Amino acid sequence: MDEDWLVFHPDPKSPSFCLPDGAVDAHCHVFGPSPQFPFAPERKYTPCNAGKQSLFKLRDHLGFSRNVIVQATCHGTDNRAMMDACRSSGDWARGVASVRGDVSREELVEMHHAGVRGVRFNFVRRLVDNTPRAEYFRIAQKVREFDWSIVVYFEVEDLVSLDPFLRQFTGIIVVDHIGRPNVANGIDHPDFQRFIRLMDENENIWAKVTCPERLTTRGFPYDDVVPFHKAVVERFADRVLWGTDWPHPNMKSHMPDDGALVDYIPRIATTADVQHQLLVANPMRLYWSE
Ligand code: 0GY
Repeated sequence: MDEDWLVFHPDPKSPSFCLPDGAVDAHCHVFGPSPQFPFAPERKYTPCNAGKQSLFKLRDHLGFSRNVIVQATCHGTDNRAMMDACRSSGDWARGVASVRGDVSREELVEMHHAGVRGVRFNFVRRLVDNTPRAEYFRIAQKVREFDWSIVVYFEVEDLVSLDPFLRQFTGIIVVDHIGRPNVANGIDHPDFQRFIRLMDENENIWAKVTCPERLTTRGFPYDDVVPFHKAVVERFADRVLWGTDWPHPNMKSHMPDDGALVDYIPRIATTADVQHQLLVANPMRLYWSE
């Protein structure tokens, strides 16, 4: 692994917040293990191994029932580790894949059978090489038959250029980490308000209210991120998702305690009804509808 790589928390606390029955960790990854599932040659970082057994152990420890495993860029478009984890979960995990424009229908069918229900478009320059927009349209067209959603990952400064692009998709688009706002700017800043407007004007756009540990500028307990997540949850309760982001790739400041991350949830989803939407109803509708 990279010299400065921070390994996931070895012994997360038991959360004080009791997750509702059937809760879904809707954003997490698996890394390798690399002897079985080598990392991609084009990767921008080399992580520690963090395989399915560790993920499922964490799921049980925190009180989740299900996982949505999002393909991490260190595996490129080789989705085998993610698909293997989905297959061995016994239908308790779904996947979000990364594919190229020339992906075949047979490959998509195989992924669908393994549990894949979405593709990820990644625009974060430190993580991936540029992909032409035309290729994304090609992928979106190919996965429409399977009724998959699209997960997009970008950083706040790219929303101006991405905004018209995202509005062209008619299927469900899920934005990672509420579009990574700069929380030091406050929630009234035009960048964050542009994101709220995008969701306001496009009912097919969902958001993951995730990664306070990444968005914070002040550190744990992430007080500076709460108003951002809370604003999104309150306004769009029927199209938000939550996840741990385990094993927390590329964290530089600190490694979060996953139990403490679960305890963050009631600060942004303050009633039992909204917690149920965020953690159960919404992810089940999106990823387990058949
Ligand atoms: C995340 C965030 C990051 C990385 C990836 O696929 C990835 O490599 O998603 C990041 O470095 O910000 O969502 O896990």
